Amino acid sequence: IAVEPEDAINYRQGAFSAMAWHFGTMGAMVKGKMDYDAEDFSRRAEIVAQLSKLPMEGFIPGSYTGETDALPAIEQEWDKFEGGMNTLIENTAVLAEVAKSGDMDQIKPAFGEVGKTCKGCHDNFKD
Ligand code: ASC
Repeated sequence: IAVEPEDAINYRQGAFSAMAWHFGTMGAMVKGKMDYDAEDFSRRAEIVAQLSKLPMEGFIPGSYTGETDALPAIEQEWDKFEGGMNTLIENTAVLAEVAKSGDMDQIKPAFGEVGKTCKGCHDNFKD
């Protein structure tokens, strides 16, 4: 299937936006800005873990100009980028697993690792 760069950009931005939606609410719970609801947190953590598998296929040739913050460095350092995306998949899976415990002492560091992974890629690959 031939994919237009514009569609790939919209696709991956949609996946990242949905991730940020859920991760943001989880963050509010972790930081105590919202009451912690273990079941709701766990549900969102599962969604984030599944969503983390989606964006990668949207990073196609020709999709680093136009309506995107994704930098051409992604193509130049592809292995590093792919490694970061895989780390995101792994760390969100850990968070989803740990979330089942309902133990904030375990959830907090797992949440922090995911946040660091987000930021790591943004620092290198996002305008
Ligand atoms: C979020 C969000 C991100 C990450 C990042 C973590 O909630 O939208 O992109 O956390 O800011 O450092």
